Order: sequence, then structure tokens, then C-alpha cells
Amino acid sequence: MPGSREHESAAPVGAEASAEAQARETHEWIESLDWVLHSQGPARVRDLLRRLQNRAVRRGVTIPFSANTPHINTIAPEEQPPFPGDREIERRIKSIIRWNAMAMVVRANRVESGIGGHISSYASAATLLEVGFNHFFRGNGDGHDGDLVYFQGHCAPGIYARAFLEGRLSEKDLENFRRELRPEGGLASYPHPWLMPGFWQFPTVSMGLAPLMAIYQARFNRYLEDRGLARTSHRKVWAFLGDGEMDEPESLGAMTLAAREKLDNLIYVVNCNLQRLDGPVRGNGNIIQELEAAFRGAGWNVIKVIWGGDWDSLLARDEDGLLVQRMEEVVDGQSQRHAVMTGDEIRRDFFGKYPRLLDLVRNWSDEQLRRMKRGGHDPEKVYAAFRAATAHQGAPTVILAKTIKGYGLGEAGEGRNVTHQQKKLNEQELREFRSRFGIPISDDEVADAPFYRPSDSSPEIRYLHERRRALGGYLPERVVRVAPLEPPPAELFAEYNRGTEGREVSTTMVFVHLLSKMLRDPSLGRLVVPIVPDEARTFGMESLFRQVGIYSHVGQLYEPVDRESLLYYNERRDGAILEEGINEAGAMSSFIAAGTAYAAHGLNTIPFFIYYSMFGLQRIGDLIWAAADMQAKGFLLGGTAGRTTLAGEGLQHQDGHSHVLALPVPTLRAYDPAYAYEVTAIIRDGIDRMYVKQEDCFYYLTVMNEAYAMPAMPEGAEAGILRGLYRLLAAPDPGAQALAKGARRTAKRPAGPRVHLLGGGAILNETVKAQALLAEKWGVAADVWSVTSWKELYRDAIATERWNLLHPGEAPRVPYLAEALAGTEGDVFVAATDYLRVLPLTVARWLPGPLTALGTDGFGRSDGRAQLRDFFEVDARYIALAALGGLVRAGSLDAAVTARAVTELQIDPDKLDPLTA
Ligand SMILES: Cc1ncc(C[n+]2csc(CCOP(=O)(O)OP(=O)(O)O)c2C)c(N)n1
Ligand SMILES: [Mg+2]
Repeated sequence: MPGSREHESAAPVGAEASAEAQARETHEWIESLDWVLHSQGPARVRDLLRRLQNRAVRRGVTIPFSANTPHINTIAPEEQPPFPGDREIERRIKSIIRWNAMAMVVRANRVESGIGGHISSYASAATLLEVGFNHFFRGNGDGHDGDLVYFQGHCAPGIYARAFLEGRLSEKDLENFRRELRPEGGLASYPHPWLMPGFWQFPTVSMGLAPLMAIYQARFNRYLEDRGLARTSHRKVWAFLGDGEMDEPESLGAMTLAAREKLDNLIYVVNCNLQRLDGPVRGNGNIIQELEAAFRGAGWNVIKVIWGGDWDSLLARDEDGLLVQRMEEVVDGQSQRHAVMTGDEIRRDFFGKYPRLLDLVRNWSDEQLRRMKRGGHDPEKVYAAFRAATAHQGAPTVILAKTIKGYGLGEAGEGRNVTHQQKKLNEQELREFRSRFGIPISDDEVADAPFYRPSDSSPEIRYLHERRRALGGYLPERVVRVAPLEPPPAELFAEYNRGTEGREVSTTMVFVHLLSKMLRDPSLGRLVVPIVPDEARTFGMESLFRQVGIYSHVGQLYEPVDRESLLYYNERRDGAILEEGINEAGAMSSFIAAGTAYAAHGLNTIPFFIYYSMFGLQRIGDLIWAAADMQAKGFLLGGTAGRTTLAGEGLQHQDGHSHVLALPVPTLRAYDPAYAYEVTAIIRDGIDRMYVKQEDCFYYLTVMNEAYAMPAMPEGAEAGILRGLYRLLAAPDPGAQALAKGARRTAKRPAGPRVHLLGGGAILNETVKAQALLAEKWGVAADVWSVTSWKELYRDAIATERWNLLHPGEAPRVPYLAEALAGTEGDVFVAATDYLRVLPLTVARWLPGPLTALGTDGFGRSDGRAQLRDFFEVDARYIALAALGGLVRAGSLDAAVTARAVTELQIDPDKLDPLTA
């Protein structure tokens, strides 16, 4: 090409050289390299290669960037350490586990077709896991010393099968795999700490969350050590992951953080069986090479375990690199085919491409070729990789192990595209599996797929226990050994109950003020973990930069530009703040690590994760669900909350539904407080429940940026604040105003129903204004109730109703809502919220009278608060109108009043409907 820097066309001599001459030339270069390596060592080889590369570039040869190494094992056979275990016994143990894992799934599906379960994932991962169990994973000993292992969710049957051999699970448990509701209990489908709290530590089955959470767990372990709270440097974090799983953005999303933080306590093991659910992960590519480049590029230590030991001798004889070239040519889809080929077919398809490769395996039988293992099925290769990974310093390690999905299933699924879904084996297939792995089950019995456990005195069981003893105990194991926290001093919270005496502050400012006080508290402060995704300034938290510092393992290597200012950007090794950058998913993973430290480390660390409320439950809801599964504790703070309260930010920022999204998370207590004393009462109660009483729950609080005077706490309001509702302001006595301005009570019901305004969060003040409006303009008396939590009211009501349903003979219980509103039967209720109307509607049927709900259904807009509250019809005027409408429907007010009120309140009846606009 004219102008091209690459002078292909000008290639003088070599271009026309025959293939034979080229081969000779290649050979000479390689010989030279070998000689330099032999005589002067690897540094000189590197130097020469660099110089050659520079030379080529300067002569116009473009060299495409590649972060790849050749498609062979990273650890050369010469560097491989001797295998310390008993290969034969370990093989037998592994075979028995394979059998039981498979039998568990097959039997569960015989009892109940369609109950599910997976055979092929564990079948491919067995060697990886067993080498870990026999030689690496440290147990908890007598404390919290163990490694933290994230097991691939679909491998659960294999983990159960091992625990069965260890005597930690019974035959009945295995029989009831995926049948947890049997009277005697059963095993959870996947790793769920909520369902098996003494066993599973980490929920991993929502793909992509485990790799992300593991990174932040490893970083949090460092943080604990740097803050002097725990010794953690000897504890490794292992994450066993699927190659298909690596396509989740979360899987690779935080990889640079792990490298930047030099997390050498972290090891990923990616089971590269080349398949996911539907078919190949990269049929037309090579997932191992692709992941290698990504991880190396990010700064990880990458160890590829591709070929088993049988390949070593062939590779040793691959003088000119033709075998490696062939290994690199084969795309994964074809490699998957090789897994199901006969030896003869492999000879023709793989080696047959080049006569010299055919020659290489001339003396190999077909059977030998068929049995050549992939690296992930060779314990010696896997051991070498794990050992190198655990010894590596200064970077996290990823092990990319090539395996076969459904290994050992033969015709029943080995390497087949359907293997992920395989749950049933017929008698013939069971027999073959049994024979292939040498399980001592007779032909007569094999059809029943019985579980098999050798006696306690057998060499297998003795070996297995001996190995786990040497490594400090059994895994997985979740131990909760934490002393309850001493209740924090009441003085911390007392000042907020007095109100701000007219000073205008926002609930966010109140929260930050309390957080700062808690961080200063001598006993509580060390346990508080503030977490922000680049929003500290948004929430006015800069003062904490100076007070407690931003965590950085390396401290601060630069002089901050704002060094002279009081609130300078202060990074410290013992800093308390986890400043996660614009990364809610990572910040949530930190929250999970801190919120489960009571189980992982025996520490009551209290995370406070504050973020833009719109980017919480909506964006990272799956992680919040996982946090609930893990019984994480702590406080999520949805900042700048509310659809009409975060003015100016518009459609993608203004949150009117996070409280709806909080409804489904069973252990999440969600509050929408309006006043300082509400915020602090809830946080105080949260600390008491979670850390003093050790209840399994966590908290979601929305905090706003609208400043207003905070009133003092009404006498006796605290219990109601926590339960979700209390009377904030009793109705003013309408007295002389009663009959003013046409508010004529009908003759039919002279006393008439009363009005109750239920407000909350950002809209509570509008409700207060509506109360005044109703009294002044129409002489209507209304009580104002602050609703701090629709979710609490709803949960209490459904729980009570359920109890009544199941106990018809007993005196019915009364939901808290009805109890709190006793004496208001037949009254008129108006609820207004900065969230969707569905929140108040969830409890409508337990209110003693008819409800009109106002809320912010629809898209947000950017404008001021007053305009937004008009647009969404949640300001005092609409609340008043709704109250009048309720009175009309109740028959105590003339319909003409409301018609006039629309005009008087300057409401445009033909305005846009925010629901659809
Ligand atoms: C977020 C999420 N999406 C989809 C699934 C459903 N799913 C379960 S396993 C699987 C394939 C897993 O493939 P891979 O990660 O390669 O693991 P392997 O079983 O091959 O070891 C899929 C799609 C899931 N569990 N989580
Ligand atoms: Mg896979």
C-alpha cells in the first residue's frame, strides 16, 4: 500500500524463500536464543528481544500490541514443585465426591422431575476444588482465621458431597438436595447463607457478584489490618468462577482496583470449561487468551493451566514452536469438539494439520491421545498453580484453568452443549460413570444411584480428615462469634430531640453531624466505616476527610493541592473513609464486607454507605439482595432522595421509587425520615438491634438536601417513629373557624368525620402546611401523622393478618397501624409521599377510613421544588384538595366546595398528568 510504513512489498530475499528455508532460518534464530539463555540467562534474552523489537519498529514493522503469552502453561515443567499429597488416595476421594454430587442431582430429579440442579459444572471443577481442599484452603481453627472461599454457585452439589464424606452432612441431607421444605430439612440449591447460616458464607449464584465481592472483601481485609482492627494478612480470598460468568460486567469491572491495591491476598480461579449454558463461551475465539490479556493488562499475575502433564514431553520436543502454533490456532468451539473425539479423530483433526505434528505423535496410540488431559484436570499442574498463586506478592492472581464441562459424564454430557442442563442419567450411563471412577457399587444397585461413603477407618476418610485438620478445619463454614456491642451512650443522640430552634438544616446534614460524632466516640468510632462513591462533597462530608482520613493502604504519596485548607483531601493508611470513586457496585461490595465482618472476622464494624438514592436499589439491587442473603448489617443512606426534593436534577436522578424497591428485601428496614430526631432515633435503634441485640437486619434511610427548621420531638413519639407512624400534630380546634367560607357541615352528620393527613419524608412539611390551609380556609380540622416507614407498617399489618388467618379461634390481633389510629373509624385519610402512591396503598385496607393517596408516579423533571411538587400534585394545595374531596365523599361537605377549591387553590384541572407525561 502506498505510504504504508510497512515495507512488505520491498521484502528482498526472505519473501520468496521456500518454506524449507524459512524453517531453517527459524531454527537458527531459536538456537541462538537458546544459546543466549543458556550462557547469559533470561535477563539477557529479554534485553535482546526488546532491542530486536525496537529495531523492527524503527524499520517500519508494525508490531500489534498483545498482552498475551503463548497458549501454554505459565509454569514450565522444570519449575513445577513436587506434589506433596497422595495422588492415588486423592483421586479416589475425588471420584467418590464426583459420584455423590452426580447422584444427588439425579435422585432429586427422580423424586421430583424438574427440581433442577447441576452435574456438569462440578464435574469440570472437581480437581480445582479438591486440590484446594486437600492442600490450600485454610479453615477457621478456633477463631476467624480461615480463607474466605467463594464457591461457584452451580458447583454446590460437589461441596455438599465433600461435606458428606467429612461427616458434616448426612445421607438424608443429600437426599433432600433442593427439597428444603421436607420435615427433616434439606439442602439449599445454591450457596445461600440465609438458608444454611452455619455452612455457606457467600452467595455466589447471581453470576458476576462473586468476583466483584471477592475483590472488595480482600481489600476490606487489608483495611481492617491497616486500621488495627484485625490481623488478616495470612487469610486468602479465593473466588472460583465460571468462564461464562466472566462476561458479566461486574466480573471484570473492578479488576484494576485489585491490581492497584496490590491485593496479593486474592486469587481468582476461572474454570475455563469453554462452555456456558447455551453453548461455547467463545466458539470462534479463545477465552483463556482473551482473559489473560485483560488481566495482564490490568496488572494481575496470570497463571494459565491449559495442558496436563501428558503434553509436557510433546512440548519439550516442539523445537520450532509448531505445536504451540497449532494450540493457538484452534478456536474454542473446535477445542470443545476435541473433548468428545476419539483418539484417531484427534490425531487427524488436531495433529493432522501439519505433517510434522503427526510425526510428533507417531508412537502414541489412539487411546493415549484420547486420554491426554487438560491442565485443570491434572492435580500436579493445579497444585503448582495454586502454590505459585499463594506465594505471589504484590499483585492479585488469576488462574485460568482449562477443563471439560461435564468431565466424566461420557455420552451423558461430557463436553456436549446440552450438558449444563443434564440432570438425569439412565442406568447405562450411571454404570459407565461408576466404572470410570471405580466406585464400589454393584451392578444390581447402580440404577438406584446410591450415595457412597467409605467407612471412617478407610484410608480415604482418614486422609481427608487428616488434611483438613492440618489446614485448620472444615470449609465452607460460617461462624458467628462476636461479642454484642455495648450500647452507645445516649448523649450521642440526645441533642437532636431538642430540634434546631429555627435553624434550617437538612436531614443529610443531621446524619453527617451524627456520623462525625459517632466517629469521635472512643468505643464506637473505631467500628464505624463510612463508605462513599465519590459523593462526600455532595453530602457535605468534607469535614470527615480531615477528622478521620480517607483510607489508602500506601498513605498519601503526594502533597494534596488543598493542603493549606482546613478540609484538605487527606489520605491515610489508617483512614476510616472508604472513598470508592464512582462505583456504587464496588461501594456496595465494601458495605457487604464491612456488614458481614461480624461473621468473617468476629468484628462489629458498622458500615454507613451514603450514595445518590437513585443509584442504589435501582442500580445495584442484586447486590443488596445478596447482602440480605448474607445477613449483612449496617446502614444504607439514600442521599439527595425524593422525586421533588432533589430539585433541578431531572429524570435520571430524582428518586421516587427506591422505597418501593426496598419492599421486597426481607431483612431491609426502610425509613423515610423527615426530622432530625427521626433520623437519629432510627439510627440509634438500628445500632441497638443489629449490634447490641445482634438481630439479622440492615437499614435503608433516605436523607434529603432540603433545609428547614427541625422541630423538637413530640413527647413519647419514639416508639411510633420506629414502628412507622406517630401523631405529629393534633388537629387545631377549628372553633370559630368551623363554619367559615362555606365549610358547611351537612345536617346528616353534624359531628362529621375528621381528616387525617399522613405525610412523610420530604412531603411531611407539605402536610403540615395543608393542615394550616384546611383550618384557615375551610375550618377543617386535620391531624398530621408522620409516616417514617410504609414498609414497617405494611409488614406489621400482613404479619398480623396472617396470624389472625391461622388462628381463627383466638382473639384477633390488631395491626400497629389500626392500633395507632384507634378512634378514627370512618374518618377521612389523605397520604402524601415523595415516592410512588403504591407505598401508602399497600396499607390502605388497614386504615380505619377511606384513603386518597398522593405520590410522584411518573418521570422526573428538572425544576425547582415548588414547581415539581405542583407538577406531581403533592404540595399542600393538592393535599388540602384531596382532604376536601374525602369529606365530600363522606357526605360531610358540599361538592361545590371542592369545585371552588380547585380555583381558589389555583390548580389547573387540565394540567399534564405526571403519570404519563
Ligand atoms: C446473573 C445470572 N444470569 C444468569 C444465570 C443463569 N446461569 C446459571 S449457570 C449459567 C452458565 C454458567 O456458565 P459458566 O459461568 O461458564 O459456568 P460453568 O457451569 O460452565 O462452570 C447461567 C447462564 C445466573 N445464575 N446468574
Ligand atoms: Mg463454563
